[in-house]
Amino acid sequence: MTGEILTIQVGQCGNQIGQQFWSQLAKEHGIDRNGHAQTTEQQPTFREDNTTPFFKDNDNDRYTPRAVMLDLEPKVINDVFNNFQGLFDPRNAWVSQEKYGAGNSWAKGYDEGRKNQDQILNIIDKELESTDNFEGFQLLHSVAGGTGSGLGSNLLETLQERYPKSFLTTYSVFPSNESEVVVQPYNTILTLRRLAEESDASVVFDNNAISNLSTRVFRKTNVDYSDSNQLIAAVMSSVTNSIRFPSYMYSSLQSIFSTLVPTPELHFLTSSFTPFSSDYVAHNRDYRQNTAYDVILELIDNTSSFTSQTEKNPIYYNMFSTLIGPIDRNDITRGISKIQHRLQFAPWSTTSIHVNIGRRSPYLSNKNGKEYINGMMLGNTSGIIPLLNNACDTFDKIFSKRAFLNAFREVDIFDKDDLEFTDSRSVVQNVIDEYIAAEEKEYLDDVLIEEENMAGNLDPYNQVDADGDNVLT
Ligand SMILES: Nc1nc2c(ncn2[C@@H]2O[C@H](COP(=O)(O)OP(=O)(O)OP(=O)(O)O)[C@@H](O)[C@H]2O)c(=O)[nH]1
Ligand SMILES: [Mg+2]
Repeated sequence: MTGEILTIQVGQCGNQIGQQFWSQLAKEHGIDRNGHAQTTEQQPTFREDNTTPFFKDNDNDRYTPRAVMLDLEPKVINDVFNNFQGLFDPRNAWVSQEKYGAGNSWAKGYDEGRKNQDQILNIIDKELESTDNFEGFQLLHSVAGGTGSGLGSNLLETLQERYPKSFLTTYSVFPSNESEVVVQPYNTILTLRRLAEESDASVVFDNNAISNLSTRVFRKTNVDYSDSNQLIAAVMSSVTNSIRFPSYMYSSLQSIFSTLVPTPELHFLTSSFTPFSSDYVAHNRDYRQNTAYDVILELIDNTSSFTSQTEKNPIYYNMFSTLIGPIDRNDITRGISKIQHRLQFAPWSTTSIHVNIGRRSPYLSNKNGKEYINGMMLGNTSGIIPLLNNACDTFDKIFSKRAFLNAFREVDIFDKDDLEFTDSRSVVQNVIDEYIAAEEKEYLDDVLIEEENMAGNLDPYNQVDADGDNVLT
């Protein structure tokens, strides 16, 4: 049975991304902004979708997102409630009494998380009481501000300790290089440590790449967060398409992310999406009719990526793609064989490409009569190394001078010495080293001494599984 997933959104970025995510999900499940099931003539008479993983069904036509909203200042959460009156459960929102935010200080955010842990856990526990088969959490936040990063870090530690069996994923936004907040490199490294140690899988979004992507998609230079967050929501909704529109495979977070995470250390994932048709984005751009083959090739193009691709020839460890629309399976097979030639895959990774044929929501309208194929791809690749290196380099620059540390000294995990900083830096270095080690063909040799230990040693030419449903190579 597919389990329930609790989304926890923290700080400005987390809550703003969450707003777009729920807006997309509501649209895909025929739920209006007040939480009521839409009743229109086009509406199917019975539900083909499964709303339970993400929504509570209070009485027959009233849906409430399984979402917890946390912030240290009220503005963003108030905006969400104003935009969606009646959709979210007000008891699931928590704003600190002080209402001043963490002022970009990870330390302040972490400390507030610790001080208010009981209240926050109370909300989470109550929410879990309304589940029958709880599967896991997804945390939405930025790694660079104070609340999403600091309170988010504290929460990750608490969740892992308190619910060790639940699957813990994050969608983590990294700052753009133009950011002017001087302590961001500290916040980023301290948060990355928690992502490395506590999370089972973290999908990484890079605001540098996202602003370029948004400029292209919306064809304007001044894109704002409400634009770019729609792009993020397109990725997030597609990741769980097979959970919400049930299929034989990939019907749980675990089954999706286990295809992508070969060892616990390698769990930082990149993403890409194309094309941003009106199913996902509020604009009227007309894309040309496409095939699954076109989409697969576009997905591996840098221009579709949510992380800046500066590594020339990254090695791919795993890929998971969801394609939605009128798909010809032969096009998938052709697409896969093309990317196997174009990209370099780690030889130790035997089942490296997973394609899920998703379902388009029957609630989405068909305005211009065209049926596009939309594609989303998550990748586990050495292409993540430059982003991690950049976080380390900017950290090293200010930390070597012990610059801007005052705000951190006030909090007791920092007061004695610099151990928290040096430890976090070395945890992130270990992640980088692991990604570098995984580029070598001997990476899993100690684990795979015996041929029979190999997971999924499939015939690469027999790409469609028994149901003809999913493609594995
Ligand atoms: N993509 C995206 N990035 C955002 C958004 N809001 C903020 N950011 C980025 O997040 C970082 C700042 O973090 P915020 O989420 O604003 O901070 P916070 O968690 O609310 O913490 P404090 O305000 O310091 O208490 C910067 O790198 C911003 O570029 C958003 O809606 N979308
Ligand atoms: Mg804030």
